[in-house]
Amino acid sequence: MDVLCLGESMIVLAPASAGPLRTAVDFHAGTAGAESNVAIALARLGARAAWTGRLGDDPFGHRIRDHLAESGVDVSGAAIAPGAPTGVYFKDPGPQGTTVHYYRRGSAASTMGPGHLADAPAPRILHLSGITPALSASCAALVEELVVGRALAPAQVSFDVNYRPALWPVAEAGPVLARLADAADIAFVGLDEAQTLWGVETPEDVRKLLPNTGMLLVKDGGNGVTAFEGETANFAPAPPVDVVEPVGAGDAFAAGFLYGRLQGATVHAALRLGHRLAAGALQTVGDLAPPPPPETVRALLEDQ
Ligand code: KDG
Repeated sequence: MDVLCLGESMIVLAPASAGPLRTAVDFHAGTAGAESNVAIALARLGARAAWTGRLGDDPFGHRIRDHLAESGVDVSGAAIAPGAPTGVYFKDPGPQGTTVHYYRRGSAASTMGPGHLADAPAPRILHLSGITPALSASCAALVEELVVGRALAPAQVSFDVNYRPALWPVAEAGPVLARLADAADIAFVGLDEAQTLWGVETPEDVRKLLPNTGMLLVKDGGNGVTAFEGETANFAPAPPVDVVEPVGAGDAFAAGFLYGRLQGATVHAALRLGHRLAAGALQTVGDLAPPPPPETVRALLEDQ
């Protein structure tokens, strides 16, 4: 397996027409979840991608598993477990942007814990995010075991900080997410979330705080991304885009970057593919856009 993604997948419901949740009558339903978004985007690029997590034995759980499988994601490790429901979240579009409302406390995913991957063969990359440790104490212990304890060695560990303020406060999340990101081989963090979590200002400040991350990617929105590897820093500007809806852009970026690295591309070329996929996600209402054609992907990765 190239990349195994672990996390919570949910059903997302968004008003089908303009207007707030409070008055919406018709809804658009889709599959959500940062890590499963990464798995889908990787599979669409042609990587061998798997998703593992726990889903409720309910129509939403089965629907998510079907959707991931149809997208080309290996779901043999996607457990359907009775006793707890699949998580759901709602998008509430408003003049200041979209607010999210989670219905995921006590979800099937929150019952995951240490040993969840005890029998799993090591993939080339294990991808996780900072959403999972916020779900429950047992999920936090699972992430600890995988990122710090390296339970799936020799897999490389990729970790997207993905701070979700609706799940836990900064005082709790800040130290946990810093420790996990610092222990990862590859870590993704938005400069804005780093500022919120750790009170830093610049990408260089983030590097000082996370000196041990093998490859640290600090994403500064529309400006671009700085990749720190050892003493080297590479900056790749983001292409200009008209943003329709930002949700999912970080996942698309992570998938593009990881795919590039799996293909042996340079850091610069992998950043370019990450930006290209993120631009697609930014220009669509859904979490992900279809990937660019294979010849475009090849061209983006071949250039130094
Ligand atoms: O990155 C997109 C995710 O935020 C979305 O799909 C929902 O996983 C999700 C979360 O926990 O916010």
